[in-house]
Amino acid sequence: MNVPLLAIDDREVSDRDDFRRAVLSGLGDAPRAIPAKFLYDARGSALFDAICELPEYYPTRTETAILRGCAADIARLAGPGCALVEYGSGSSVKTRLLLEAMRDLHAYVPIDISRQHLDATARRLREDYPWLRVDPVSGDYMALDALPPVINGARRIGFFPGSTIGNLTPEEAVLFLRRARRLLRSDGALILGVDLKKDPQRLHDAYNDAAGVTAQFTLNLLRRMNRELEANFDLSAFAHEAFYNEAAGRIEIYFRSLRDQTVTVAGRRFTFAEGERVHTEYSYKYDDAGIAELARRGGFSIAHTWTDPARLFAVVFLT
Ligand code: AVJ
Repeated sequence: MNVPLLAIDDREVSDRDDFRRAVLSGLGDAPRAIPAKFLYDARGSALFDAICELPEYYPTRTETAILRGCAADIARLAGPGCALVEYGSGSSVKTRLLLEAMRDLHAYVPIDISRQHLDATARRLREDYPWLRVDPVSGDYMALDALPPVINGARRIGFFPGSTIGNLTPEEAVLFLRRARRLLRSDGALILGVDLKKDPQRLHDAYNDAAGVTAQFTLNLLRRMNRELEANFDLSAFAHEAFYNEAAGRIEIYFRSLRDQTVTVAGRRFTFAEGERVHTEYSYKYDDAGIAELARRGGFSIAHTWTDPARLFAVVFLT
């Protein structure tokens, strides 16, 4: 580690500042909302990993199975000597499926907001794939506008798996795609994982698991506010709420106050009426037409789509 200790402290302080600002502004808004990215502290990330193992949560295992089947096709569509640019830290088995199919990769460039995640991922990947050049970039991929010069000359293939794009509203998703297109350049491509519209009950169950892990994931945000922002949320006085809004084509997730109460966060008092909700996540679901429209508005066209036999999930190759 050649990062001075002071720099780590500075980063933690500024992360906490971002969190405090976002929470105070989000709880001050009507309706109240806190951006989904703050769900992923260390405990939140571990809980999300546990969600991916739940029987009700089909996206991760379905997408992984699709990628297992299409990785060779993807490698062929990408062509030789390209740079694989992953939006997210790339610690998953999905990344490895692509890396193993794209054996003559010029470089692998994971982008993540968390330095720690990136360093850990880079270390493991260099160990397991000694021939691979790993060039991590730390930053917010919604804002990023340059990649390491070492990949200049290589075709840039973006990878945005997990239906993470579903956290964005369609308008934000289009903005993301336009930025990605600029970052990946006109000869680049983007491999996108998208969760598909399906039986509402199946969608509902995926976000209301019997073991209550998704509820823990949502309520972990309260725990994080208690720890990092000196808040005093009583976790037993709030509940996870998730439902499919069919008209809007999205899962909506909130935490809901179970009684009238007042909570202090970073020195400010907020009152919650019984039944009042704070929005934490959207998870948009798309159909073929929706994906095509997203791609078109984002400046891409669909070169290929792969799905599972039950059409739960899609992987698209956009150029
Ligand atoms: C990581 C955004 C893809 O929307 O399915 C899962 C997050 N939240 N269960 C999703 C999530 C609750 C997940 N994404």
